[in-house]
Amino acid sequence: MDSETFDLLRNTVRRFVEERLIPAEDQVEQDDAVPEAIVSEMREMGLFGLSVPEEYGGLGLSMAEEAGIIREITRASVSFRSVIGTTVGIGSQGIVIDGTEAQKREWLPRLAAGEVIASFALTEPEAGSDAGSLRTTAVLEGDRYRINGTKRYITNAPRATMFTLMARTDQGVKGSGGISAFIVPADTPGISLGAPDRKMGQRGAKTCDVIFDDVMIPAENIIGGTPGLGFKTAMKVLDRGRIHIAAVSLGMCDRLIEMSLRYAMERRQFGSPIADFQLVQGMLADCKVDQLTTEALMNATAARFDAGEKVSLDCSALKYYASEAVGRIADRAVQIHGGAGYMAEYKVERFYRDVRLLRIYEGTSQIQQTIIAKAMLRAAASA
Ligand code: COS
Repeated sequence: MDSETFDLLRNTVRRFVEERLIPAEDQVEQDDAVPEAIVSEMREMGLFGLSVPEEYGGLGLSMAEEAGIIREITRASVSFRSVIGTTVGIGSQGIVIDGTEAQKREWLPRLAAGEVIASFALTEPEAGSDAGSLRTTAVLEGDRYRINGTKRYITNAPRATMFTLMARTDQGVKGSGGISAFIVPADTPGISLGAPDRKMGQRGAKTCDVIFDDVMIPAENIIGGTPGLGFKTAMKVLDRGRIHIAAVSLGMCDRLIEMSLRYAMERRQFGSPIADFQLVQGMLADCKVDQLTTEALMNATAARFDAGEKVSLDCSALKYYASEAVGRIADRAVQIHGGAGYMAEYKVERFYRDVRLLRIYEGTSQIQQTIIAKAMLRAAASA
């Protein structure tokens, strides 16, 4: 996208965040739901199609541009991002990255329009960090696969009309090599949803179990058409998803710093605004350093990703750093707000709960550490 058009888009999103999303945050928290009117507006703005290439009806943003827009959106409650998050990110990108031309033509235009909502179904009750050990089975019968298994904590499952589902097509292979990624329409007979999960935060973002009971799916729905490559597709999707989550972290950093600065300048103790006190200034400065460092890492990683370089290590380093940084910033924001920071009406307590998930989903901090270290060791061994 040329820079003028992109600036126009970013300004439109910024206005939408200020005028529509931030004022609706308390309602989302109270109702544990994003109002349908806002979902419709997001659809009309084309936000579901950020990452779908233009030739398939999307906006075709680069990773750096997508991150810029997601950063704007997540200045408001992260639950708004969740509405579009899986369709823009992990739910659709398997098709964008590895799908056949027919799969792209069938699904991407509807995903871009927000007519199809995508969810990414990888995690299971017994397979979280060890994604390669998943047990959901897909057994070939003629030209269809029979799918059985349970997926857990699936974001947007209650809204989803399509799942990118990882299942084991080769029962003889226990690890990642026997896994395939399927496109599964959510209205296929045999699919049911568990009760909505009751979460620590991110109220309004919906997750639940998805149960597959003798679900019959055409073999042609394997992403890319070749069985056994689904784990690699999932890993490529997650590399990209980790840049997206860093952008989420950065948007939340921005808002927490804005709130902390405003409060520190208004709140008076000992006869002065608390912003005059050097111990408070120390916390504000540390927030800024975390924000600037995340931003620099984000810009560098997204640029290299867009240039087509192999950046798995960098994606993990970025996601690890960004999600830990926003955790530190949320903690300081509560501290700067003092007693008010613990009270719901000041909103920082909600951010404090909401950011906690960033260090867990799309790969825990510990998984990112192991990905980084393994890549370092591999490089050192082959040097
Ligand atoms: N891109 C492309 N291919 C990749 C890849 C990547 N980023 N990462 C791994 N692969 C490939 C490997 O090259 C290997 O291929 P070969 O068998 O041809 O050599 C294969 O995938 C298996 O890789 P590996 O041996 O590293 O897999 P492990 O089972 O050891 O697991 C981790 C790797 C732990 C990194 C993976 O399971 C993971 O990311 N877990 C976290 C999952 C997660 O983020 N869950 C969140 C839920 S989704 S919101």
